[in-house]
Amino acid sequence: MGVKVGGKVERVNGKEISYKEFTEKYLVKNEPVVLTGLMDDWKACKDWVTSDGKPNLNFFSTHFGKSLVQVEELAEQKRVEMSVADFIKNWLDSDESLLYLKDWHFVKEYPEYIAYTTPLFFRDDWLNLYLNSYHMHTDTDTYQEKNEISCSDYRFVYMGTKGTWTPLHADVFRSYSWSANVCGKKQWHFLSPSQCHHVFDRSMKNSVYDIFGDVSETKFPGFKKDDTISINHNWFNAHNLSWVWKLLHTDYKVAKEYIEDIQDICDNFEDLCQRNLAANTGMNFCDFFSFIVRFSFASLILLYLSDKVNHKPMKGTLFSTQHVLSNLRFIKQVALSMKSVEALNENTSSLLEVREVLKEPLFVELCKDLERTYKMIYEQWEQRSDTNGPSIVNFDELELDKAAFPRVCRPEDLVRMIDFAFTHFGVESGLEDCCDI
Ligand SMILES: O=C(O)CCC(=O)C(=O)O
Repeated sequence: MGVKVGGKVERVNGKEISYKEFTEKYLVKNEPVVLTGLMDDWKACKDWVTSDGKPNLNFFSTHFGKSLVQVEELAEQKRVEMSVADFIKNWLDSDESLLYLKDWHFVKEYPEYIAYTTPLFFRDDWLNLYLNSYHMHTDTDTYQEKNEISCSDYRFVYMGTKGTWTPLHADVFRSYSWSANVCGKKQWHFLSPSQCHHVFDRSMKNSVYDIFGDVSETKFPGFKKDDTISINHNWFNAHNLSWVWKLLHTDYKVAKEYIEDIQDICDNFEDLCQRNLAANTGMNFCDFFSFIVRFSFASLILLYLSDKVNHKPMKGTLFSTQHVLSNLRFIKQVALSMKSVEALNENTSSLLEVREVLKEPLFVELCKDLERTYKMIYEQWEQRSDTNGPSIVNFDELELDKAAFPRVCRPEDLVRMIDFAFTHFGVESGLEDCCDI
């Protein structure tokens, strides 16, 4: 049996759907959707597009010409680094070469030039929130700022002449992806997870699917016809965190199997497996564990501070509070499934102490980013005005109870810490209420 091609992607006015609806219908169910009307105020749509709807190439040369970017030469199937000015020159000079500028970390490089605002639906983005403060993997052996996988940010600009394309793939960390065409057209093919085994190898790495076989010009007029600029983000949050863990666990087993021949002669076999995992996948067990622990610390600190500032028992009545509690339930679920993994229980180098984490200069930024994010989502959809107050993130106000913040070495310590908070706040710790956000 071959790949089942078919299905329908809904088209929805982004101004008429609530955050809750979006979450329930698309995020939780992992359904693709086309959202319209969310780019009206984007500077990119004015500055980057000419009056006849084409990419404003001169604007890029003039304003961003010196930036170094990764460009795929599709005919040669290779990536090269060049300046934006050279990329544009090539685009204008050549009818033939198919050059695709990919993965340009535009926001990182031009933080002051606000080309666009991320639509609210995609703001609960743990990946980029975390990367605002931390690197996902910092081992000096494998970490490189420009490494495609272990990169510092997943907010990209893509630019390509007509005919440029990206092969079928599963996204980094199995993250969600949103993509907005600033100008031009793209044809997208989505494959249901149930069909993936037909086209990918067992580690979901290599696709044997010929995208052009299924795309006819008659059926899809316009395909391959337009020069396009797009903005693409990868992101994950509570709803797909378990996929990240599942991927890591699978890739770990593959990495281990690959070098099992040398297990008996290797002093630090486990370290080697983790090093290879980080090099191939962009993070290892320790990175992922540190990520979920820091994220849990930040969430718990927000909850304890908000409880203190509001002088009332927090029963989770506020939307944003519900959201943070729900996040912790999902993290707990992932930590529970990590408990049985031997490598995580042996390795105590991933020990995290809240007092040490509080000293990390950028941890306060993570807390503030989280607070801002949930206030923003909450403010818009609940139309409340009491969220405009100053930030509650002030560590001087924080009295750290030892029982509330134990030393976290293993997944079970994390579970215990989250359970303690749920008991303290008198809320349910199960996943049943999680779809309420
Ligand atoms: O727009 C493209 O060509 C591919 C973008 C992509 O890989 C993604 O959003 O996951």
